[in-house]
Formats: sequence, structure tokens, C-alpha cells
Amino acid sequence: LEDRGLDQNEVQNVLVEDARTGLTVETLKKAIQNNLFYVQGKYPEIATRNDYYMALAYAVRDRILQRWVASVKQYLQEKHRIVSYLSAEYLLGPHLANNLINLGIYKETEQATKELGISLDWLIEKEVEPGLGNGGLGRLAACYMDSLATLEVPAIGYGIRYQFGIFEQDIRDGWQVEDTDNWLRRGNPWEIARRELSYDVKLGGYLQHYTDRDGKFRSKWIPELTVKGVAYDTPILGYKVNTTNTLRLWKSEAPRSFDFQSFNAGDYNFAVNQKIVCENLSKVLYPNDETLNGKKLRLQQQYFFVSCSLQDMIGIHLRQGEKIEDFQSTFSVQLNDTHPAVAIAEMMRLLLDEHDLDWSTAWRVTSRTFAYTNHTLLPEALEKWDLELFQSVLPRHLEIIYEINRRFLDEVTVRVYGDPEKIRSLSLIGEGPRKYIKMANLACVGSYAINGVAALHTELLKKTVLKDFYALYPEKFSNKTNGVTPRRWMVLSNPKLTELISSKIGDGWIKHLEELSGLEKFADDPDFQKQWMDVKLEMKKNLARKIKNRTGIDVNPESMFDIQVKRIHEYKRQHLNILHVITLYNRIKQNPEIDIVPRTFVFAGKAAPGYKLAKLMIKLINSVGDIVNNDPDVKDRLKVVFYPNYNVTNAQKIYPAADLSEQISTAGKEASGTGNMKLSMNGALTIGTLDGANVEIRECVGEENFFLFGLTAEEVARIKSEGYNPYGYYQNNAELKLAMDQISSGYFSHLDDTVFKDLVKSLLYDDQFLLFADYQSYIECQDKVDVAYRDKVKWAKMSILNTARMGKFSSDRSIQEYCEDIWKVKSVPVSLNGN
Ligand code: B1N
Repeated sequence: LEDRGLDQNEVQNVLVEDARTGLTVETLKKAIQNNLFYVQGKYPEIATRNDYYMALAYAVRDRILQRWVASVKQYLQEKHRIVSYLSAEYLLGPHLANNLINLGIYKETEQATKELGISLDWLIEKEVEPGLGNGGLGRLAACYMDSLATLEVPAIGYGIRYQFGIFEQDIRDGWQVEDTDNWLRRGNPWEIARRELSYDVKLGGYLQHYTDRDGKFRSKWIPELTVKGVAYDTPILGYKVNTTNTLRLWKSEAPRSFDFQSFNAGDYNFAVNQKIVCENLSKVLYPNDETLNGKKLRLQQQYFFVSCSLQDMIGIHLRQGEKIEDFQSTFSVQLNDTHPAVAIAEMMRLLLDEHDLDWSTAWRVTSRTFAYTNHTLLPEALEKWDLELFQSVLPRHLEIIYEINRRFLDEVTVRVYGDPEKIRSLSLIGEGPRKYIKMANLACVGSYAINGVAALHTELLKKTVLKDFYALYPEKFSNKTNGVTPRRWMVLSNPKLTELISSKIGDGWIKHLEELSGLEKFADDPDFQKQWMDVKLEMKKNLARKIKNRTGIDVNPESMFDIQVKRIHEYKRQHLNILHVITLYNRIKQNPEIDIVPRTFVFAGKAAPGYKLAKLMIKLINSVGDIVNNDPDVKDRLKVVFYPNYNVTNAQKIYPAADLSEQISTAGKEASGTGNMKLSMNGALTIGTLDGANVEIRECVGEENFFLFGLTAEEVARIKSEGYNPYGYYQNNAELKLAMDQISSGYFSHLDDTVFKDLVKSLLYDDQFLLFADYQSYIECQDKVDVAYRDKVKWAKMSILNTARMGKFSSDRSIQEYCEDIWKVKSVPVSLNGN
């Protein structure tokens, strides 16, 4: 840092908690009033709800900044290995309440706002959440950032500051319609733009080959375009610790040189156009969850954020006075799936072309830096880039990937005795009508560790998609079962349950979730059961109110809340759930006096805009709902609700109200799932298949507290290899046949027999997800749920035991495992010493 024009000894240090940043009700109140006046320029009588929200948000931010600055300072002054998490998605959810909880000033703030005549809830609900992710993968990144900070691990998250996050979903006439998510329109008080922190990123163009003065063969990349990435930092607070890590998201802009050059040449249109092209890179999140579309802009996005991030890390490393070839001692870089896997080629390029290392040194650094998490086995989600498209964006990287591949195949040919099938499967380049790059293979070759996200998933990875890599490098593989943060998913979203739990076992569980096991001894206590179920009922009443507001549907809070909330996908089988609804409906129609437990079926989730069948599943849910909800014979015993625009904000209201959690994916398809954990933590019982983390949840809660049904992953594989015949199941099952015939004949669609044709056809003739094969088992299991729910005492006990036994599924446990087994990092407590 340069001379600042003053004798530094004369400068006074700011106190840590002074009148500006103190945590008492009085200082908070004063801060809000000050911000209202000096930041928003308003006085109370004319201040809007947003003015108050902003005034409070800035008051909270001031308090975070002390800790944030101290954390950064400590990481830079002392030498600690830093975890760098690279993810194309972060599904953070609203910040305000979370930051109040992690700062430990929720109660004080509630009091301060109350004394100012406004309700804290009213302000919290004002926040537009940053929806910078699609689903589980993005939300996992957010939970992991929370746990890293809470465990006081130096970490930085890198990603993209999408101007438009995941689309907003509305339901019109039962169909999903999408609207853009303009989340930044009222400003974002939680980020700090670091205009001075920016990097150039090259795109497109061609290579010039030449021999340099030392006789070294070199490639010079002449790009077609250069874009600039600007850092936007968001603080990530740990729970009741000083540690505050950074989430650094890159925004793309046109470099300034552009305007000058083109304006000088008089080409105004070109300049304006290029500016738009550059800004487009971080414009919008691709809304596809587990499906590829191979679009050039997506590859450009991936490369853009990866390049900025690596340049940033190298800068940090070198500024510490370290040598470039020791990079891996400063950073351990985790790849959140293959979306950032181009980092392996980019690291090589930076080391070879910009830092002048030789290949073997560069490769040693690179292959000791990266670790790769795989999140899916679905073939349609495995990233492949058309080789020509890749070359048109990243010509130099293609050349580097060829060289990595050449050396890799040379080395392994001997080890696989030249087996051409194995070599084909290991190669980074796929051959076919068109050549393509296999990003998972690049990630496996370039990483020192590879992990799956649940025990079953990791086993399947080793046996299927990555089996040839597992044979080569068994020591690289491990399992890291996903987890979720109890701060957001219990303390924040379910304060009543939190209070009840803490009244019995203290509040240590919030940081040490295993301590929830202390609840087991109250599972049979009638008073505790009553309090437990009272909280559940209150949460169900809250949700019922929300449902009424949002959809107009009246639901009975005393009915069983049967909940399936997640992205809409064939493999997740929301349509299996709907077949159950139709089956119950038909039983009522055939015997109107039948004794069944009243149920409210709640569905929520977005379908990728281009995924026709998923959109049709939404329409089917709504169509069935229209008939069932309004049929007088049903007498309100069944209600079907599709809650629109599922996001973190809505999820926080839904999980606490669940009695039954639907986790019914085809076995072997859901890598882990994390909603399954959040629901169970909040006292829901699970009906589920042996898939993903369900397997481990069942092991933990006990098989008597879990409703299991369906084929196993092995049986699914066997049936598929023998040839699955859905039509046979349909013909032989009267209830299934009736339900399917109703859907296809238009019973739920005003006699229009065309609407659901594609869905019916897929289920009857070529369903990859074996709905009919699991139908009978599912229905029988649901009948057991019905019986179990009638025994209130037993249900309460099972609900308590579910929560009590969920300790393993804290993201703190997951992160602890990553730290010990993969990253080799330790916690670094941060002190606030008055600087
Ligand atoms: O990642 C979650 C898991 O809990 C889920 O089971 C898994 O389905 C999810 C391409 C994905 N896998 N792959 C994706 C997301 C966006 C995209 O563009 C793939 N999401 C998952 C966390 O481990």
C-alpha cells in the first residue's frame, strides 16, 4: 500500500464495538434511524417499507464489516491454507434474518424495530432473495459456505453474479409460466462492489505458433474478444463466531479500452454491440437442472468465472511472497460438479503461458490443487462440449486438453494392457458423428480427490460412470454425504421448534447437531409430545394461511400435510405421488363413506422451461387438484395444492409444516437429496425409496420410523436390462388402470383427451423411471402411513425421533469431513483486536 499522505502514527484506530457498531438495542435503534436519514434520505413519516428494510440491512452490514475485515486481515497476515469453492450456482436465500441469527442479535433487533414502531418480520419478508441457483446443488454450496464460516475455516466462494437468477414461476390455468427474476432492482445492501478488483478474460479467436528466443515452442492466443470481470463481495458470517468469509461473484463488463478504440475509429455501433456481448456473460442463470443444452454462452460463463477466480487466487498467493509453483500450499480448490472443470485447463494455461512454468511443473501444481465433487449419475447431466464449439471459444484450452489427454493415455495404455474399450472410456475426447470433450474425465484426471454426495451414490459412481477411473485411482475416491445448515433450516425457519428443543437440551445442538440425540429420552413423554405436536400444528396453520393467500385453496391444518417440494423431474416422480392422490379419490368415489385420514398434498417446484414433460406434470397436478378439491363427495378429505414459485423463502415456510416427506425417486437416480434432510430435521416422517441419502437417513432414524417402498437400485438395473414392460403392470392392476384411463380420457381436463397424451404415452410405453413397477408398493406403503397417522401418540414419538436422530446431516459434519480428508485445513479463530 502506498503512502497515504499522513503520518500513520497520528491515525486513530476505530474501536471494535463502538457507538456505530454496538450490538445493544439502543445502538441498533440509533443506527436504523441514522441510516434512514443519512442513507435513504427519509424521515419516519414518509419512509417506505423498503427504506426501513435498507436502513436495517445497512445497520446489520456495519456490524458484519468489523468481523469481515478482521477475518481477511488475519488470513493474509498469517499463512493459512484457504479453501476455494468454485460453483456456478449459489442458492443463498434471504440474508437479513440469517445474518441476525449468526450475529446473535435477532432478539435485540426485534426489540429495536418494535420500539421504532415496525415489525421485524415485516422487514424480513421484504427481502427479495438472490436465487442464483437451480436446486440442491446451488443450495448445497450455500450451506457449505455457512458451515465453513461457522467452523472458522478460511474459505472463499467464487461464482457468477447473475443479473437474473432462477426465473419466477407463476401458475396460470394450471400451467407454469416463467417471469424474469430481477432481484437487483431495489439494490443489494449485502454486497460490496470492488471496482478495483477486476481481471481480463479472453474469448474466441485463434492461435499463433512460434518458437521463442530459448527455442521453446509456444502458442500465442489472439482472442476475438476480451471481457472484464469485476468482483462483487458478499460477507458470509459464521454462527456466533467472528469468522466472516467472502463470497466473491463476478460480473462481466466491457473493458474500457473498447470504447476508446472503437469510438476513435468512429465505429459507435460496434462499440455498443461489443459492450452488450460482454455484459451478456453474467446476465442470466441457465434454468436447467440436470439437463444439458450445450449452449456456447454457458461455456463462456463457466470459463469467465473460472478464469477470474484463478487469476484472483494466483494474485493472492503471489502477494504473500510465495512462489507460483507452491500455489497448492495456499489454495485447495473444490469443483462443484464439472461446471467449473475447465479450471484445470485454465490453470495449466496460466502456469504455462503467463507464468512460464514447464509442463511437468505446471501439471504437478494443477493436479495437487483441484478436487472434484460429482453430483449426478444421470447421463443427460454429464457435461460434454462439442469439440468445434469448444475450440471456437477456447482454442488454447483445446490444445492443452489434447496434450493432457495424450500424456494421460500414454500413461494408462500400459496399465489397461491396451484395452481399446477402456481407453475409449477414459479418453477426455469422445468420438462419434462429432467429437466432444468429456468434462467429468477432465475433472477426474486433473484432481487429486473425487467424491460422491451420498454413500449409495459414491458406490454407484465407482461401479458405473467412473468405474474405469476408480480402477486406475482407487485412492482418489471417497464419499462425502451431503448435509444442510441447521441455522437456516431449523433456527431461522422454525423458531418455535428451536425454542422447544433448547428448553430441553440447551442450545449446543445448533453448532453440534449430534446433541439432538438428547431429545430421545423425551420421545415418550406425553407433555413433550403435546408441545411438539402443538408446534407442528401452529406451523401447519401458518402454511394454511399462506396457501389460502397464494392459491385461494382452503386446507385443514388438522389434516396430514403430505409434502413433495423439489424441482419437477421425471426421475423424482411427482406423477407417482399424483397417482396415489387419484387412487384415494377413486376409493372415495366408489365408497363415499370410506374411512381415510384427511390429507393435504402440497407440491411445489419449478420445471426447466424447455422440459415439456415436467411442465405437463405440473399441469396434471393442478388438473387433478381442480377436480379433487371441488368434488362434494370428497368432503374436504383430500386437498391438492401446487404452491407456486418454490424458492428458499417459500421452503422456509413449508418444511416446518410437513407431516410426511415424499422422497420417491427411482432408486439409483437421486444422487443424495437434501430436502429429505431438512424435512426430517423438522419432524416429518419420510416415505421413500432406497435412493441417495434416504438410505442413510433410514439407517439413522431406524427402519421403524421410516416408510420404505419400492425397488432397489440393483432391482431397477436388473429390470431395465431384462426389458421393462409398463403395459403389463397397467393391465394387471385395476386401481392403476383406472387412474391412467381417467388421465388419458380427459376426466381431469374437461374431457379433453389430448392434454396429457405425451405423459400417458411415456408412462405406458417407455418410462425410464419405472413408475408402474413401484406403484403397488407405493400405494401399500401409503396405506400404512394412513394407519400410522391415526395413532397420534405413536406418530408424535416417531416425529420426535426423526429430529433427534438427524445429527449426522448437518453440513458442519460434511464440511468437517472435507476439511480432514480432502482439503487438509484447520480452523483459524479470528480475533477482533481493535483494528
Ligand atoms: O445435487 C444435489 C443432490 O442432493 C441432488 O441429488 C442432485 O440431483 C443435485 C446441472 C445439476 N446434481 N446435478 C445437478 C444442477 C444444475 C445443472 O446445470 C446439474 N444438481 C444435482 C447436491 O449434491
